[in-house]
Amino acid sequence: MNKVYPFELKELPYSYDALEPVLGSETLHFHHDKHMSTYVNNLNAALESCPELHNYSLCELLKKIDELPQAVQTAVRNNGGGVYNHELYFSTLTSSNANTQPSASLQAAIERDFGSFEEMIAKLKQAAVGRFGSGWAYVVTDQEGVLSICSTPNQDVPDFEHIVPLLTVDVWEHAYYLDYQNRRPDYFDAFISLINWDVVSKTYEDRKNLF
Ligand code: MN3
Repeated sequence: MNKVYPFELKELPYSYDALEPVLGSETLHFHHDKHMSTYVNNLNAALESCPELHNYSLCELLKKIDELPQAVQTAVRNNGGGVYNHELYFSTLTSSNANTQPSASLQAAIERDFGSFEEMIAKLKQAAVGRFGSGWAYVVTDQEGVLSICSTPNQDVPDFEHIVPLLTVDVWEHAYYLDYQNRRPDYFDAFISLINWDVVSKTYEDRKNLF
């Protein structure tokens, strides 16, 4: 995620049918090739006339959003956030057959901060299902490795000054409507089986380098 303008649509790290039957290939084609692609194109269009921002990484743009020219703040918040959130979302998924597990240190933090893995998932579900309208729910860590759950509306991102997101659930309807229609809780329950705990654990171990 350290690339600079012009931002590129990151390829999926798996095939379009890799997440079936939880998420169908039609969902992935629309979600990645149409929705995510639009955020990338709109972010680049917004930054085109601001050469002074062309050496900023996506995270830098989002961290410094209040210092950016007023004319591009909303576009960066919505489209830059859209690119960041979707890169995180797609990069932390894998086939539900992969059966990955949290690393020993992540598992220990989960038990310390939530009581159990199941409790963490229950809190994440509460955030995901309880988010009114469109948005995101995350498991995040601070620099010391303390875990928590948070949620944002629209394409907003969590506060990068203080936390690193480990994984996220997209609760915009476009993420699940073809497969689950209006049943967001069913989408959430199935989605959990797709989380690539190898990737999530690696981000957790690397967190100090990500601030
Ligand atoms: Mn989405």
